[in-house]
Parts: sequence; C-alpha cells; structure tokens
Amino acid sequence: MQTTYFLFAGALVLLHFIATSSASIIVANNHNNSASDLNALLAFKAAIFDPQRIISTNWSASTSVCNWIGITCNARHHRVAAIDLSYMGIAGTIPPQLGNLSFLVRLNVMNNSFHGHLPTELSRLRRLKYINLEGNNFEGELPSWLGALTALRFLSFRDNGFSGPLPQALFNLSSLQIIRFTNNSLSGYLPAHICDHLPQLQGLYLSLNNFEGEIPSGIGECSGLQFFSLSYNKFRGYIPKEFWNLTTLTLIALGGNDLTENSNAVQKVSNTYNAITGEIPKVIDNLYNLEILGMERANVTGIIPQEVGNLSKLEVFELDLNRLRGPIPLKLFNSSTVRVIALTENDLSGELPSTIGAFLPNLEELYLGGNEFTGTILTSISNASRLRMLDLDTNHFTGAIPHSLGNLRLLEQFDIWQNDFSEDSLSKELSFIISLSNCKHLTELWIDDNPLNGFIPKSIGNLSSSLESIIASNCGIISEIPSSIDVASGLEYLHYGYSTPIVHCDLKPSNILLDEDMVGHVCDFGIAKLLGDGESVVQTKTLATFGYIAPEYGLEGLVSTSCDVYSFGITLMETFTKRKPKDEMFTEELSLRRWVQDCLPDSVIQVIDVDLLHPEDGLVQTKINCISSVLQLGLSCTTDAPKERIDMKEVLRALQKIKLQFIKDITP
Ligand SMILES: *[C@@H]1O[C@H](CO)[C@@H](O)[C@H](O)[C@H]1NC(C)=O
Ligand SMILES: *[C@@H]1O[C@H](CO)[C@@H](O)[C@H](O)[C@H]1NC(C)=O
Ligand SMILES: *[C@@H]1O[C@H](CO)[C@@H](O)[C@H](O)[C@H]1NC(C)=O
Ligand SMILES: *[C@@H]1O[C@H](CO)[C@@H](O)[C@H](O)[C@H]1NC(C)=O
Ligand SMILES: *[C@@H]1O[C@H](CO)[C@@H](O)[C@H](O)[C@H]1NC(C)=O
Ligand SMILES: *[C@@H]1O[C@H](CO)[C@@H](O)[C@H](O)[C@H]1NC(C)=O
Ligand SMILES: *[C@@H]1O[C@H](CO)[C@@H](O)[C@H](O)[C@H]1NC(C)=O
Ligand SMILES: *[C@@H]1O[C@H](CO)[C@@H](O)[C@H](O)[C@H]1NC(C)=O
Ligand SMILES: *[C@@H]1O[C@H](CO)[C@@H](O)[C@H](O)[C@H]1NC(C)=O
Ligand SMILES: *[C@@H]1O[C@H](CO)[C@@H](O)[C@H](O)[C@H]1NC(C)=O
Ligand SMILES: *[C@@H]1O[C@H](CO)[C@@H](O)[C@H](O)[C@H]1NC(C)=O
Ligand SMILES: CC(=O)N[C@H]1CO[C@H](CO)[C@@H](O)[C@@H]1O
Repeated sequence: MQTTYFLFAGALVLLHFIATSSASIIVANNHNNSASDLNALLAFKAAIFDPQRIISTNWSASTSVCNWIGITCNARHHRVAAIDLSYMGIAGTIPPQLGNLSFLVRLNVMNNSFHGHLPTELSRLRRLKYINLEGNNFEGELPSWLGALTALRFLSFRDNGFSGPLPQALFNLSSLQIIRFTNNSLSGYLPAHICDHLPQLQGLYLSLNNFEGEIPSGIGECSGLQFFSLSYNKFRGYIPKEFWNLTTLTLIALGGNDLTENSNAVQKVSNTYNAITGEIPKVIDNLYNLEILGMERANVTGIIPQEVGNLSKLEVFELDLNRLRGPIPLKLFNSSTVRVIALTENDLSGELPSTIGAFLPNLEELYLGGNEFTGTILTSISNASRLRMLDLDTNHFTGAIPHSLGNLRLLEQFDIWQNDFSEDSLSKELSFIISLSNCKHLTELWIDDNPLNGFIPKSIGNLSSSLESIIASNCGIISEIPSSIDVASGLEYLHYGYSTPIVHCDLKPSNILLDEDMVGHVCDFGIAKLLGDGESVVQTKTLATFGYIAPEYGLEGLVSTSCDVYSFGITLMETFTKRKPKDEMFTEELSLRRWVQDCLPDSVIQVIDVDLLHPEDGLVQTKINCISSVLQLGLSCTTDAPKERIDMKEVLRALQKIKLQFIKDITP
C-alpha cells in the first residue's frame, strides 16, 4: 500500500514533468507569476504588429515577464501590474486575454496604431486605476462595462475614433479623477446630475466631439473640478450660474488647444466657439485661482464686472467676438499678472484709462480692435514695456499716436487703422513711424492704407548679408537692378510721398532688407528726420555711417533729401563693384567714388565686380554697358555739392530706363 502510494506520487511527479516539459522553461522562469499573466501577454504579443521588432524580440518566454520591456510587476506578488507600450510604433488590437491580468493597475498604449473595439473581458480588471489609450485608432461605442472598473481614476481615450453617447455607468465611478475623451466622435447630452457620484473629479475633457445640449447645472456639484474642456462641440444655451461657484476651477479649457494640462499651474477658462449665451456673472470673483479666462465666441453679453479685478492670478483674458458692452473695468489695467487682454469684436466703449500701461508690467498682448472705444491713445501705454502686440484698429480713437510707443522695444505688431484720425494727425504718423525705429522686432504695422507699411520689412536678411548669395546666383545683375529700383522708389516716396518730406539719413546696404521675393525695403529709421513746413535743410548732430554720408552732412550736420541721394549713390557703387567705401584700398586721395570716376567709361571693367558678368551667357558687353550706366548714375548722386546732385525722382527714372534698355538689349 505504501509502495503503491509512493509509486502513485512518483507517477504524479513524472506526469507533471511530462505535461509541463514543453513549457518547462517558461514555468521555471516565471514560477512567481501566474501562468495566466504569461498567457495573457503572449496573446497580446500575438495581437501586436511590431514593425520595429521591439516586442517580438524582447518578449521572450525564456525570461520572466517582469523583465519584459514595458511590463512592470508588483513587488509583492510578482504579477503584472503595469503595461506601458506608449510611443512604440506598434499596431494591433487588445485581445480578450488581457482581462486575465487580474493585478493590472495601469494600462498605457498611448500613441500607437491600435485599432478595434475594447473587449468586454477588460471589465474584469478590478484593480485598474489608469487607462491611457490616447492617440490610437480605437473605435466603437464606449462600453457600459467601464462602470465595473470601480478603481478607475484616470481614463483617457483622447484622439481616437470612439462614437456614440457617454455610458451612464461612467458617472458612477466614484474614484474617477480625470475623464479625457477629447477628439473622438462622441455625441449626446451630458447627464443633468453629472457630478453626483463623481466626488473626486478633477478634469473633464470633452472637446472636439459632437456633444449637444446645455451644460448641466449639476456641474456646480463637482466641487473639486479643476480642468473643464468642452470646446468644439455643439453645446447651446447659458453657462449655468452654478458653474461660477466652482472655486477650484483652475483650468476650464473649453478650447481645442487645451492639451497643456501637464501642469497644475495652468489655470484656464476657455470657451472657444460655443453658442453658450448669457452674461458674465458677478460671482466671477470666486474664481480667484483663475489664470486664463477664454470665452471667445461664447456669445456672452453684458458688461465685464468689476470683480474681474479680484482674479489676482489672471494671466490671459480672452473674450473676443462676443457682445460685451460698456467700459473695461479699470482694475483689469491694474494687474501685475495679466499677459494677454483680448477683447476684439465686442461693443465695448469708453476711453482707455489715462494710466493705461503703467500698472501692467507683464502685458504682452493687447487686442481691443473692433469696438467703440473713443479718446486718444495715451503715451502711458508705453509703460507696458513687454508689449509685443497692440491692436487698436476699427475704433474711434482720435488725436496723435504717441511717439513713446517707440520705447516698446519688443513691439512686433501695431495695428491702428480705421480710426478717426484727421488728415493732420495722419501726417504726424510719419514722425511716429520714425520713432518706431527702436522696435527692431516690428514686422507688422497697420496705420492706414498708406504705403509706408511697405517700409517695415518682412525680412529674411539684409542686403549686405545676402549680397554674396545673390551675386553667386545666376540672377546676375538682372536682380540687382530691380532691388535698387525698390530702394530708390522707397526713398522717392519718403522724399515726395507726403507733405512733409522724410530724410532717412542712414542709407547703406545693411539698412536695406530683402524679403523672400528679393524685394528691397529700407529699414532702420533710427536717425531719420522729418523736414518741417517748407524746410528743405535742417541742422543736426551727425550720427550716420562714415563712408555713406554726404559731405555737407558729415562736416556741417546739414540734412536734406540730397543726403539720402548721396548715400544711395554710394550704395549703388558698392553693389556693382563689391567694394565697400571703407575698403582698405581706399585712401583720402582715392575714395570709392574717385576710383569709379577715374575708370569710367573706358576702363569700367576694372571696377565692375566680375562675378556679376557670368561670361558663359555671352552677354558680357551688354552687362558692362548696363553697369556702366548705373555707375554713372551713382556718380551723379554723389557730387560734393548737394545742389549738383540729382534728386530721387530723377534717380528712379534713370534706373528704370537702364533696366528697360538692358531688357531690350538681351531680348533677341
Ligand atoms: C520570485 O520571488 C522571489 C521572492 O519571493 C524572488 O527572490 C525572485 O527573484 C522571484 N523570481 C522572479 C523570476 O521574479
Ligand atoms: C528587454 O528589454 C529590457 C528593457 O529594455 C531589457 O532589460 C531586457 O534585457 C530585454 N530582454 C531581452 C531578452 O532582450
Ligand atoms: C484568459 O482569458 C481567456 C479569454 O478571455 C480565457 O479563455 C482563459 O480561460 C483565461 N484564463 C487563462 C488562465 O488563460
Ligand atoms: C484628432 O485625432 C486624430 C487621430 O485620431 C488626429 O489625427 C488629429 O490630429 C486630432 N485632432 C486634433 C485637433 O488634435
Ligand atoms: C449608479 O449608482 C447608483 C447608486 O449606487 C445606482 O442606483 C445606479 O443604478 C447606478 N447607475 C448605473 C448606470 O450604473
Ligand atoms: C454658490 O455658493 C454659495 C456659497 O458657497 C451659495 O450660497 C450659493 O447658493 C451658490 N450659488 C449657486 C448658484 O449655486
Ligand atoms: C447669441 O445670443 C443671442 C441672444 O441669446 C441669439 O439671438 C443669437 O442667435 C446668438 N448667436 C449665436 C451665434 O448663437
Ligand atoms: C471682489 O471685488 C469686489 C468689487 O471690486 C469687492 O467688493 C469684493 O470684496 C471682492 N471680493 C474678493 C473675494 O476679493
Ligand atoms: C491701480 O494701482 C495704482 C497703484 O497701485 C493705484 O494708485 C490705483 O488707484 C489703482 N487703480 C485702480 C482702478 O484700482
Ligand atoms: C509712464 O509713462 C510716462 C510717459 O511715458 C512716464 O512719465 C511715467 O513715469 C510712467 N509711469 C510709470 C509708473 O512707469
Ligand atoms: C545686416 O546684416 C549685417 C551682417 O549680417 C548685420 O551686421 C546687420 O546688423 C544687419 N542689419 C540689420 C538692420 O538687420
Ligand atoms: C498618432 C500620434 O500621436 N503619433 C505621434 C507619436 O509620437 C511621435 C513622437 O512623439 C509623434 O511624432 C507622432 O505624431
């Protein structure tokens, strides 16, 4: 009997050995894990398409699953607790066997190409706290079994193809903190008592779906809500007044661009493109942690309440495209935190406060265009020294534009067109533009439909730095002439385009910017001068650049439009000889001008930059003739006596003639 027993036990051992021998290594190496973890992951491996062969080579049955890439086991049971296959460039489906990973707490397959439906078996994952399926191609309705995942805290299906309504059971998951369904095809209504069983809810992200109906007043019960995102849906109606009681709200991103929730410091109310109607309630002051208030196109009306001044952390205040009326509360201009004030396209009115800018140390963007504001634009605006964008267009501002705006070193864009400025104050704009020369970042200037806009370049480089590349290019001289013409016509406009002539005073190649289309623009009005009524010459300190400066300006400080003509002539000579006036070959006796003069016309080839000639095209003589004419023009621009110089109108005509002649000569 005893023997028999022994034999039986031995047979059992043997049987066991035989049964497991094919998988013996697996069992031996995973003896701490349940076999079902292994089987589940092997089933997962089989369901994954892995072009980079990361999973297929790493998930080897000869090592413990706990050492597999993307797998983390818990310390106590050595069971699979987390799967993180994010950003692995893999595709495939989630197999039902994954529901056997009964210790699974985290599942993250973010940013891959998984597709298909979620298997019902996942409902068995009672320990699951974190599901991140973002950035895949999952589809189908949101399963109601999600309601069985009672430990769930974080649920993100962002950027997938889920459709249909939100399952009611979802709103029973009392541990849920984050629900993120941004950018799917979900539809239907939000439940009236959305928050009743979600005491922990911190973030609700539903932007970029097809939800409709009203925002339920029950939202006011989500007393811990910090992040709320509903934009790009079809919501209608009022923002419920209970909403404004959510003093914990730190990010209410109802906008499509709400993807920066990585920081708790981001605090935002954004309500872009909804048809929510109503007034901004006074309880706005409860939102004392609010940093961003964005309600563009939310169809809100009423006035901006004084309480906005209580938002002591406010950084971004965006209420464009609404129907707000009345003045802007003064307190909004007394904020040390605010960076953006955007109120374009409302019916706001009144004057801007006389201290505007004085108490806005961090203001970078101020958009007030398309309202009914009146009064003058006050010089104190330049106290907002970080201002980059200033948009005041389409209002009823009058008076002059303050020169102090030139102190706004960071200004990139200034727009004040379509206001009620008189002709007189418009001419004052010119001196204003000159004052903007410090604004090195200025790329857009909208004052009026006047061509001075063209003087502020959208540059990619300037003439001296791109000279070489142009010359190296096959364009040869044909591109030099047009950009010289651009510059000449710019100067001609400065000199004659207005009742008050402007003298640039510092024309030189490095102040000519070429844009993408190789169109030349004059820039750097740093020392430009406005000639007053009837004045043709003013006396001033000399600040211009040696070598390009007209003698009467350099010696006596006499400024007239002829100074620009002189500088232009030197610039022309430099362009076509590729010699700077300060080149070491020049001396007191032999200046660039003198050198050119001595060689014209017979030895002109000695001064021409040979790189312009490209002998291979057989047009050398034509080009020499053309450049010869240009250099002759340069000489006419640079006579010592200003009275003997031609003016910019003549320069422009001459250049155009040279160009036409050249085109005629090279056209067969
Ligand atoms: C199994 O668990 C023991 C402790 O219980 C540990 O020492 C051993 O490393 C584990 N083996 C594997 C393969 O995880
Ligand atoms: C799998 O990847 C992990 C983590 O990168 C690594 O430690 C392990 O050695 C790899 N195993 C195999 C068999 O390649
Ligand atoms: C795992 O899951 C599959 C499919 O859901 C099931 O057929 C199987 O019995 C489960 N158990 C084990 C131990 O693999
Ligand atoms: C929405 O998700 C899709 C992928 O499902 C992605 O291609 C698209 O860029 C996303 N849209 C936005 C606005 O993020
Ligand atoms: C939600 O929970 C409540 C109370 O526990 C229960 O009465 C209700 O049936 C649940 N609803 C769903 C859809 O699970
Ligand atoms: C807002 O909260 C206050 C006090 O916390 C309460 O008295 C008031 O009724 C609430 N308002 C709404 C609309 O829920
Ligand atoms: C804005 O609200 C008004 C009044 O509630 C309504 O008549 C109008 O149609 C709304 N506009 C939009 C674009 O929803
Ligand atoms: C908000 O502002 C109003 C009016 O400016 C003021 O009376 C009120 O005390 C402020 N509330 C808080 C909480 O600071
Ligand atoms: C703005 O702040 C200044 C300086 O702190 C203060 O003198 C002024 O009264 C404030 N204005 C408003 C409207 O709060
Ligand atoms: C604001 O600017 C004006 C003029 O530009 C200046 O006189 C004044 O001192 C500035 N005030 C502050 C508070 O910076
Ligand atoms: C023009 O280019 C030169 C050389 O790159 C540079 O030193 C100069 O600052 C530039 N001028 C302007 C106005 O950008
Ligand atoms: C679908 C998707 O989100 N793809 C992104 C995955 O991550 C890489 C690298 O971060 C991105 O370049 C892809 O756009």
